[in-house]
Amino acid sequence: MTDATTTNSLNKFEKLKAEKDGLAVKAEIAKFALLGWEAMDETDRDHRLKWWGVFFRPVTPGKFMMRMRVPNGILTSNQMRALAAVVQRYGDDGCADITTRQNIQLRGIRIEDLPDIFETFQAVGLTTVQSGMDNVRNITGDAVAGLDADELFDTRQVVQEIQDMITGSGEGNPEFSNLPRKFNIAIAGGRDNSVHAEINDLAFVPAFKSSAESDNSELILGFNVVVGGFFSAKRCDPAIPLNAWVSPDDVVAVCRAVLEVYRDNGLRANRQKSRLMWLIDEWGIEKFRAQVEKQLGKSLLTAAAKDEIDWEKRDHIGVYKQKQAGFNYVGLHIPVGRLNADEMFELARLAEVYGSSEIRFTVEQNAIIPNIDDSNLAAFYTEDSVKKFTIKPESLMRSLVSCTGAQFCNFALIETKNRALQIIKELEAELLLTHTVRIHWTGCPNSCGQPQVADIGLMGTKTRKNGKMVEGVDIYMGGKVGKDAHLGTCVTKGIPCEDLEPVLRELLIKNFGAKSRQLVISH
Ligand code: SRM
Ligand code: SF4
Repeated sequence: MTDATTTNSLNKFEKLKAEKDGLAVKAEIAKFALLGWEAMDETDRDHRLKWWGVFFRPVTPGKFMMRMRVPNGILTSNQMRALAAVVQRYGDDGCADITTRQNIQLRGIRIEDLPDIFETFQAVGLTTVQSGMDNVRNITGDAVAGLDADELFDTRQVVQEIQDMITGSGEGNPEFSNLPRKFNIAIAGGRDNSVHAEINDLAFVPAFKSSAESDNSELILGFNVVVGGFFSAKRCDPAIPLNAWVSPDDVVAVCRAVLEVYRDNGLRANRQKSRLMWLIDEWGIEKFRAQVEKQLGKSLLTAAAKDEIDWEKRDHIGVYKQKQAGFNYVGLHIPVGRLNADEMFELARLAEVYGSSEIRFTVEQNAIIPNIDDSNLAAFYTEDSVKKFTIKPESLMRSLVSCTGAQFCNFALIETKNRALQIIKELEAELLLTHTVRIHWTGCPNSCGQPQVADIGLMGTKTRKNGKMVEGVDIYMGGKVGKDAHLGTCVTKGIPCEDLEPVLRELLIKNFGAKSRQLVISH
């Protein structure tokens, strides 16, 4: 326990963590349910509940958001149905969002229902633990792990093992519940960097180590490690190489060692400078690497000369053959990741009737139903929900990603999801494109919608029009995903949202080969 003098000099968040670990509120949830959200201690309500994935929403007071953990983005239909049933209780207030970390969040949650909801989650093997505040976020893995004939490594098991290590198998683990700040981990298993390794604090990228370097006569598959990637309002940086190659058997131990080094040495005074990259800046990468080795208790091998990311990124929308002969995975397009209860039940049903009762999420906020037998595909296509969550979306809609925005997020400077859908529909009515253009919306500089990875990224801001403050965007361009991934940069600032559609139209025509439908038709 921190003594009183030290506690006084801490910033607000370090102070609240020192006073009571966020995990401790689990024991008080029944009490909170009886008290109601208005009578609760505000620090417990607004902050500590996030250690159990429960987010007070100042925009909709009394209607909380719950952030799950979905390791590798994989759910069973039974789990999806349990989530749908929670959302269904809240009628028009209830909905869910697939997130940019292959995860799902539920909305409309009432505090009085939490004991019951947690019981339901426990019964179906779901957890929300340590999904917010100074914890490790949902761990992403390859969306088609175990299905893709070209995969190098099936990420599913190791992602689950890392989650179990960090969260005490979903029960909550005080060893990792007081990091200096949030922390993102990703494991790539294919050749297309489907997890956006470069924007994670710690990521593992497939790489072969040659025999000479590994004292073995064959090439061995393992991972090159990159560290420190992050976005924040103050600074955005891609991850940098740790100059380490680790075998799959060592991935969990390396995650533990990196987290321990970060936990014990990460900068805590200023929360704007607490992400891992700031510590790496202060120490230099060699010292950071040496500390990780010390914590690990053994030397790390140097990185393999090259990694195996040599494909363009796939979005998995559509129908694809699996490595299991006669089976297919189908990527369904879920516009900006938003689902209502009926749609969630429907996804669960589709997965049961046509697949193997499994549903997956992608970092593009879409869903995949794997293991559909060839002989079931024709019937699958006739389902109304497959027509709705189409496998052939229009090219702009196909790659549209959006963060939560002003509807539910109090950091938001603009409305995002609904506006993004509206503008894309208008653009698609006017333009023809032969390929997709990845447009990402984010409601504020926190960058949850990752505008820096997009072909066109739109970041919410306030701007002036005719002497008045209005909702606007800064435009980012040049983000590259997959092989040779790099971040885009801001090219234009402060476009009022009401003037955005023609600006985007011009950009799409000039930079992405879009043609006006009218001109094409009249020719
Ligand atoms: Fe985020 C804070 C939503 C992915 C960077 N993010 C928030 C909060 C919790 C703020 C709040 O309390 O309202 C948002 C909740 C709004 C709501 O009601 O949904 C929020 N972030 C999201 C999600 C839901 C966006 C989405 O629509 O998909 C994503 C949830 C992921 C998950 O399942 O855990 C989400 N957030 C991201 C990402 C993208 C990623 O991880 O690839 C980033 C940038 C990458 C990174 O973190 O380095 C991101 N979120 C932030 C930040 C800036 C962090 C920083 O170091 O400053 C904040 C603000 C903070 O933590 O203080 C933030
Ligand atoms: Fe909220 Fe800003 Fe994140 Fe969007 S980018 S979810 S507005 S914090």
